[in-house]
Amino acid sequence: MKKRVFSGIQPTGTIHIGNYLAAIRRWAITQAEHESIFCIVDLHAITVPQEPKLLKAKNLEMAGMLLAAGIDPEVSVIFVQSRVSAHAELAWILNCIIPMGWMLRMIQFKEKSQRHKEQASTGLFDYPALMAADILLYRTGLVPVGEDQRQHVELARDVAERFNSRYGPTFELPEAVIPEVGSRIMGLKDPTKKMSKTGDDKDNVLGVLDPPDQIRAKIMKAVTDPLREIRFDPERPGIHNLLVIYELFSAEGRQAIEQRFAGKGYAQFKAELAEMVIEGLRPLQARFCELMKDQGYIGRLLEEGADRIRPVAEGTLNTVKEKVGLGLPVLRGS
Ligand code: AQP
Repeated sequence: MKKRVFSGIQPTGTIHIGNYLAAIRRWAITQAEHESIFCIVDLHAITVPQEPKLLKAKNLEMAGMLLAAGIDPEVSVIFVQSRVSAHAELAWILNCIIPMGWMLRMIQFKEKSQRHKEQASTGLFDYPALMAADILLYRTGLVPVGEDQRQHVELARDVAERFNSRYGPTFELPEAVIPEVGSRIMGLKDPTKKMSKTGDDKDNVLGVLDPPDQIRAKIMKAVTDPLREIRFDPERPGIHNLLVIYELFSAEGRQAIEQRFAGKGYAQFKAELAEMVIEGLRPLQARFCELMKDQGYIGRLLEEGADRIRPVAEGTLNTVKEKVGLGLPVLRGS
């Protein structure tokens, strides 16, 4: 039986090759295998401060990127999270059944709250409950994400189990689908941390919309190590990360890549990698520029997507409210 697929992306910062390789590109490739729903999660984005006008523009830009990457609105649903209010409503109900202890274990909150210190919002803490709502509203079976989201999908599954055992079968139990290669693309300057849309150091992030010169410059400056051998070795995070990027853009096997660069220097490898990435991103960049000329079209697609999917979300939400006992009882009399 076809399962439902749901995944989301925040309309924040610079869309980078980690987002593209681990998420967006895979979504496009596998979209027809299942019933696919892709959401631009602006409610998640506001868990850290955002500039309001920029946030709206980013919703559109992100949709343009999903379409440019090949997500077909005839096959998949694309919509903006805040246009379907059931997400926020279900998140509240789930808040009331998720034990605090589960939330306190979330690694992403620990890391992000370190970055934002005393400015870290309650919303940032509650991010996983909203993500659980996103997933469970659509009775999702599969959630294709990068490694950083594994723990959140597991929490969504635990919440679904807890709800089902307390109130009877309601939610599908979702499963994270994480790629074997490239599930965690690391920063170019700090290959011990994941590449992130909202990091401070621009040279750490390879943006999918970066022009060729910038791609060359960033890759040439990427941190490697003093060894000379070009070999896949997770113990050498800099060169390993660059090789993984090469592997994903070239679709060549690891042995073939190692043979290709045997006896060659890092500079030559980096130069060839840069050209590979530039060529790999060229069609995507061209399609994106073309699509962004007609923002009205993208806006309409997003609204149609929200209109198509809202009844599904509201159907689940009404079932949940009924089970939890919200609202009025059956009324007698006139
Ligand atoms: N470095 C990465 N490697 C592989 N996959 C990644 N994803 C994110 N970073 C990497 C995956 O991309 C999808 C969208 O996630 P996101 O919108 O949360 O992107 P982000 O880069 O994590 O954005 P932010 O705003 O900068 O968030 P933080 O501060 O959390 O890093 C997801 O499937 C994610 O797994």
